[in-house]
Amino acid sequence: MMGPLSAYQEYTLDDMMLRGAEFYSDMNRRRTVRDFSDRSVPREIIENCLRAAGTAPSGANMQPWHFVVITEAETKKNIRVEAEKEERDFYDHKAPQEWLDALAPLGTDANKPFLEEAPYLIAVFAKSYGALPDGRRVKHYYAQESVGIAVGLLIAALHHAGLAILTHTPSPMNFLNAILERPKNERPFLLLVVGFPKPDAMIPLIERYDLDQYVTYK
Ligand code: IYR
Repeated sequence: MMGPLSAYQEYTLDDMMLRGAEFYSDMNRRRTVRDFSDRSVPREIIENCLRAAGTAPSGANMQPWHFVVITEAETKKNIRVEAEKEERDFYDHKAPQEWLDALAPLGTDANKPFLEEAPYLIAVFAKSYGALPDGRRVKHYYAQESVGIAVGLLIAALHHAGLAILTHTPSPMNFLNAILERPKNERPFLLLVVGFPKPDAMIPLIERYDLDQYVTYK
């Protein structure tokens, strides 16, 4: 079924320039945060950001994502315990020196207190296939790409709302299925830590590439 594109909005070229420049400038203020305050955030704010994430384009419109919004102290603690186990293994045994060298400027280690301190953890799952009520499988296309786009929109929306975010990927993350009771067609994609930064939050001094370092024209 087809219908008219009634929601499309055209702007004057001047407005397009301004909107583009302002959006970039706002996004360029976003920094990954690891020092989170325990200040609470109303759920409505998070919900609209999740609605924005759910507008992402997806393969054959299968919308192959699931988000678990975690506020329970007990659940956060369980996630922290399991994540820190994986991280200790990563930092002490698994990570090659080259990887540790690449991470050194970020100052990260196996301790992840933010998993308990931040008001929200959002676990993102990619559904490798869908399940009909009668148990039959529905094929999903480009699930990883679709969920990646949805997470990009979610991060932009959370930042736009004034929240700080960390994308966290303990590896492997299968423990998230067990703790959050998600079915096996859902693969953990990443864990977002969301909240206010601590007033004295510190960030690594890093630089972003200029356009000419990552864009070519033909
Ligand atoms: N998962 C580990 C290591 C880590 C890996 C990458 I790639 C980063 O950009 C940051 C950290 C951790 O969270 O410490």
